[in-house]
Amino acid sequence: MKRALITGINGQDGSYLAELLLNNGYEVYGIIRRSSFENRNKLINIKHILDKIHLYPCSLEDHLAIYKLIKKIMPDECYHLAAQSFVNYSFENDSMIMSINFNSTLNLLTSINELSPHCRFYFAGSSEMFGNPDISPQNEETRFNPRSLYGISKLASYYLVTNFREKNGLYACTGISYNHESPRRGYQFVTRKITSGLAKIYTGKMETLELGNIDAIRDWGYAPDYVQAMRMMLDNPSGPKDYVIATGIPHSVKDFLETAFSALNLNYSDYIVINKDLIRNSENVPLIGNSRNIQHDLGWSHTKGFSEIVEEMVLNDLKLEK
Ligand code: G4F
Repeated sequence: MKRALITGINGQDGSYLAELLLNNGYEVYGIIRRSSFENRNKLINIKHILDKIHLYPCSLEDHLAIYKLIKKIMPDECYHLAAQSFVNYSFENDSMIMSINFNSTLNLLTSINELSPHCRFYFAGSSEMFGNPDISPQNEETRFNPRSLYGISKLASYYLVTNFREKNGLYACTGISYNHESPRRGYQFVTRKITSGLAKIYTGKMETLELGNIDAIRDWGYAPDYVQAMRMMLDNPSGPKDYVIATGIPHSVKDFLETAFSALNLNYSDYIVINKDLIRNSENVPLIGNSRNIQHDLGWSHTKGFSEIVEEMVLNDLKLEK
C-alpha cells in the first residue's frame, strides 16, 4: 500500500486530496498545526475521514520534528499544500510569511532527500508567482514577477523544488495553481466571503457586504479538479515537470456577485458596499492561466464551470446558515 503525506490536510485542497488518495487505496498521513489538532472546528473538512487517516500535529518550521516524522512515515508521495495562503499586498503585515512558507518546503525537501529519496514531491505553487505579469494568459514560460510576500515566498519554494529536482535527482515538481474554490473554501477569500455573506443577507442576519475591487479579474476553477491535477503530476510518465493548472476563463468579482445573488433572485448592487481599505494596488494585468501543457501531457481538464461552482457554494452556505 502506497503512503502519502499531505501538509495542510485539513484545508480545502488537503481534504479533497485525502479523499482522492483514500479512494485510490493509499495510506494517508497528514501534518497539521498543533492549534488545529486541539481545535476540532479546524478539522471540519476532514471530520468524515478522521478514522481513516493518520494525523500528526507538528510545526513545519521545526526541522528536527519534520525529519523524525519523515523517518517514521517513509512516504512514497508528499503533497506540500500547507502555507500561510491569504494574499496581502502590504509588505508590513506579513513578517512571518517568508519564514513559514519557505522553511516548511526546505525542511521537507532536505528530510526527504536524506531519508526517503524515492518519495515523489508535489509543491503547491501559485499564480501569485506571476504577480503583475507582462502578458495574460500566463503559461510555464511566463516571466515571474511577484507583487506580494506570499508570491515571493511561493517563488522561493519553487526554486528550491527545481534545485532538488535538477541537482539531487528528486522527483519533485510544482503545480502553478490559479484560484480554485468549493464549499470548503476559507471564509477570508472573496468567493466564500460573498456566498457566506449572501446566505446571511438572505436569512435576514446581515444587511450589506463590504468588498474591495469588484472589477478584479480571476481565473476560478473547482478545487476537486485541481487535486486531480496534483495526483496526475506525481504520476507523469515523462518524469517530474511543472505545470500551470487553470481554466483559462476570466471572470470578475462582479460576475461572481451577479451569479451568486441571482441564484437567490436578488440584485447584488442593493447589498454591496465598497470599502477602499479592501482594494489592492497591484492588480493591473489579469491572472489567467494557460493550462495547455497539462492538458496535452496528462489529459487533465477542468470539469466544473463557473456558474455551477458558484451555485454549489451558495446552496451550501444557505444550508449552513439555516
Ligand atoms: O479570494 P482572494 O483573496 O484570492 P487571491 O488573492 O486571488 O488568492 C487566492 O488564489 C491564489 C491563486 O491560486 C492563491 F495563491 C492564494 O493562496 C489564494 O488561494 O481574492 C480574489 C480577488 C482579488 O483580486 C481581490 O482584490 O478578489 C478581490 N477582492 C475584492 N474584494 C477581494 C475582496 N478579496 C478578498 N479576499 N476580500 C474582499 O473583500
